[in-house]
This record gives sequence, structure tokens and C-alpha cells, in this order.
Amino acid sequence: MWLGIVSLFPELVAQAADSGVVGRAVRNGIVDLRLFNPRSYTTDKHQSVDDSPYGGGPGMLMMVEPLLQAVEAARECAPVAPRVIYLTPQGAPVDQQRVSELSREQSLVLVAGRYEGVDQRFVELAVDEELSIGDYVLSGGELPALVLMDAMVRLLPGVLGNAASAEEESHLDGLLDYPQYTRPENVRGLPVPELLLSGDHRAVARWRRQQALLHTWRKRPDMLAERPLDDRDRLLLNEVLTEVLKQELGEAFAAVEETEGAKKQDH
Ligand code: 9WO
Repeated sequence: MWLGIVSLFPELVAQAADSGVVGRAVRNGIVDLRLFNPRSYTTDKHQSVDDSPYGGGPGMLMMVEPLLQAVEAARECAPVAPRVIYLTPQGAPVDQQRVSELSREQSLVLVAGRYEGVDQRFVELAVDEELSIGDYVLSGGELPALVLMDAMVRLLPGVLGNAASAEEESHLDGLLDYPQYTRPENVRGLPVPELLLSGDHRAVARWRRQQALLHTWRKRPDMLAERPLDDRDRLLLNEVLTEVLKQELGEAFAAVEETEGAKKQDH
């Protein structure tokens, strides 16, 4: 994948892209990462990249011309015409589905803004798609660009091991992770769920599926709403919910009895 990043802080991007899974992918040539600094395309002697907004208001905007020329330089460098993405809180939310689609692009340009944003005409002239990684405002688009790059790169062929990518396909199908444990068996009185020590791989797989369903139902019911369960999953979820809710109802009743008992003693 050819990846151009347009940023006023190329060294920030370069440093972050140097470690871990992404760093290895860049060194192996799986990702061809190129940085384009709008400041290199300024024409005045102060190398200005920002200017105040028409109509007044706080702060500064990125000037159109340096941005356009940085994107143009990226286009000329790319092996095939790249899709141009601007990272902004106004963009469409990124999810794993979109990440997966983008990871199949041959070349992409990610534009990281600074200040209070960019002149709208830059968006109209050069941007194919506006994306957001979440509903919050940062001081620049570099971290969102890095987030998007990280999420895409780990999906590229040859980046994770074969085992890991097979795992990815089977277990990231729209559910949250099941809880995971490593040694030791007991941590401050908390044991590892017994079934995981049994060596019964089928039982372990069933338990993990059930836990993933349970955790998704509890923490992200919206994810289940847009992803109807098949018969097996519905049975697994019903079973674990019956178990867990029965136990929690029991605990709740026990707590009520305890407070009622304490009240009687008071009187
Ligand atoms: C700051 C600001 C201050 C006063 C009035 C309006 C304002 N808008 C902004 C603003 O949106 N600044 C952005 C900072 C401009 C583009 C780069 N910046 C950015 C990108 N912050 N957060 C993101 C971002 C991108 C993708 N997903 C989540 C957040």
C-alpha cells in the first residue's frame, strides 16, 4: 500500500509510524509511507501556512494553496491515483468495515489539518472523503491519521502472521472480545475461569463465544441490534443470560434481605 500523509508535523507522523507492527510493515516495504509538508509549498518569505478566517472569529485556518500543492505532490508521487481523505470531527465515523475496505486501496492520501481547520474550498477541490475517528476535537488530524493507518496496516497481507489473521477473521465478526487470561492461575484471590484449564478445546471455544455474546449484549447492545444472531448464537446467549441473570437476581435478593434484617435489628 502506498500511503501519503499531508501534515505540518511530518516528524511526529514519522516517529509514530516507526514502532511496532506499523514500523515493521514500513521497513518490510509492505507500506510505502511518504510525508508531505504544506510548508514546503509556500511562496512568501515567512513560509505562511495559516491565515485568519473571513467573517472573523477565533483562531486561524490553513491556507488553500500550500495544502493543494502538497496533495498535488502526493498525487504525482503515488503509483496510481490515490483517494484523498481528510480527517475531521465533521467526517463520517470510521468503523472496522470502512477500515477493511480502505485497506484494500492501492494508494491513499491522508490529510491532517491543524489550527481551527481548513478553507472549505480545499475540501471541495481536493478531498474525496471526510472521516472521523470519534466525536471529540483534537489539536490536529495527525493522531487520527495514525489511528487510521494503524488499523489499516495490520489488515494488510503479510503484516500479521497467518495464524493471527485467521483468528482475526473468525473472531472479529462484529462482537466484542471474550475475556482473556494468562499466568498466574490466581491473582489477588481472583482465579482463572476453571473451564479454561480443562484442555477441552471445544468447550473453551463455546465458552469464549458465549462470553463475547454476553459482553456485547451488556456493553454494546447497539452492535447486536445491527447484526442479527444466527440460531446457535441466540441459544448460546440465552443460555449464558439465564445463568448470569439468575445469579445476579439471587445476589440482589440476598442484599435486600440483608438490609431488611439490619432494619429489624435497629427497631
Ligand atoms: C477548532 C475550533 C476552535 C474554535 C472554533 C471552531 C473550531 N473547530 C476546530 C477544529 O475542528 N479543529 C480541527 C483540529 C481542525 C482539523 C484538525 N483538527 C482536528 C481533527 N481535531 N480533531 C480532529 C479529528 C479528526 C478525526 N476524528 C476525530 C477528530
